[in-house]
Amino acid sequence: MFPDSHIRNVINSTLASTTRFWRGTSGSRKTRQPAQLPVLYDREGCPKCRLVREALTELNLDVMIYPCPEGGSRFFTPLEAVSGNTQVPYLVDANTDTELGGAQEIIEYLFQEYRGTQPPKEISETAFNLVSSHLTTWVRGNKGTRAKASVAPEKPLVLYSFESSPFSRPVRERLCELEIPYQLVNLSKQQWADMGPAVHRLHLGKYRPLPGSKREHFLQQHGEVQVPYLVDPNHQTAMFESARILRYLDDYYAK
Ligand SMILES: N[C@@H](CCC(=O)N[C@@H](CS)C(=O)NCC(=O)O)C(=O)O
Repeated sequence: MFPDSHIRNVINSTLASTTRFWRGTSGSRKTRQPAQLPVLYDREGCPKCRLVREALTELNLDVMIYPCPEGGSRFFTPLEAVSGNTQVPYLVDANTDTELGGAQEIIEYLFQEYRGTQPPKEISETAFNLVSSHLTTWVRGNKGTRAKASVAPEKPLVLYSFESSPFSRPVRERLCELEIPYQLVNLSKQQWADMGPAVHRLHLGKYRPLPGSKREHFLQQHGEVQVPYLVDPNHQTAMFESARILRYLDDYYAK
């Protein structure tokens, strides 16, 4: 069973998703994933970075996350080398030789490049969205903002998630605090049948993801679709369950 503190954490994370109106839940039915993973220098608790990650879920796009928490050291040197400063969010897309800072610039680039449209207002850097994203960070007590002492993994981890997922957020926060790079695989919700928690989907009957989707592939591999799901190639291990993942990250990577 989950400890009480984890249940409180997930309830608080659910409230945090509500303060962002559950943006970063559903995403494109068709995705164009480029050959190379775009890299996002990111801070989980940063209100502007959150808007970019919501856009990534909306586009159902996977990226490599290089976490840059305040007080951290691991990715600030490479960030400074590409951007000339230490501001996040910052995107490097080797597929198009693009390097960009600023949430709105990044969001517009991603929509133009990977969907061929302008971003919708709800996913843009408007004053309203910034205020509500600040509120989300506040509700979370600034988790996922400051670095904690950690051991660097040799290879990046892989996290299956979607931005608003209340169970996945605490895992992303810990990955950020521990400065662990990871491939973020967005399993955005693409249809009504995908909605709800894994064990009580809102759709009745057998769960069938969209044919040809990442979700269908995940179901074929694991027999269920549930996030967060963490893969650690450094210890040849993979696991479901947010509480277990948090314990695992602390055991192996926190100093
Ligand atoms: N007990 C699990 C619950 C995970 C869970 O229900 N996750 C939701 C998303 S927040 C999910 O996978 N829903 C099904 C889906 O997205 O298809 C945990 O703590 O990780």
